[in-house]
Amino acid sequence: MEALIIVDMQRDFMPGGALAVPEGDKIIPKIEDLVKTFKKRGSLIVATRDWHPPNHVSFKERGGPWPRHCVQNTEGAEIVVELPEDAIIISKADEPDKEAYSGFEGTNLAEILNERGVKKVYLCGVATEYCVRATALDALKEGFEVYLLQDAIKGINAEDEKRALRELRERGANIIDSTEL
Ligand code: VGL
Ligand code: ZN
Repeated sequence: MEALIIVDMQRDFMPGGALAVPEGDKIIPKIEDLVKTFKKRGSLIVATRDWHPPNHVSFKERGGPWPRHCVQNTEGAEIVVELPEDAIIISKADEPDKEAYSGFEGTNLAEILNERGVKKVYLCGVATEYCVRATALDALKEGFEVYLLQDAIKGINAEDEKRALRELRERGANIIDSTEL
């Protein structure tokens, strides 16, 4: 079994949002195509979302690095890609004092994937050097075969993104193009 994991495709990470990833919106059609492809293959579709309380520790007003973003139940936290009804939504970093970049951290994602017999995970979304990177590293640690869809991810900083991709390749992730599916 395989799963497509769509990382943090939320309004606040798109241009005009509170913590915009440059050209983050450019990968929306690509990800929606991937959803169709993976649905046809009978794969599991998972979407992670950053789901912060209003007083989250990562926010500048609490001494964190980020402007307030992806606050629970606000427009900024909405997922901007069309998802099938049976997609599994994983909310992360939803406690005031805990940061979590990885979709596996503080969630039941690993259990869900293992229960369904998932062996391979395909990752897309934002931001490459933060939440995509952390999710991919944890997926490797959890023993999944990891495929990063390089044309369906976006980073905040080009250099950091490059470094993250190099690191992920070294740790055993497969970096592929969605045309190779
Ligand atoms: C993210 C910064 C802060 C991400 C989340 O989804 O990559 N980045 N919170
Ligand atoms: Zn966040």
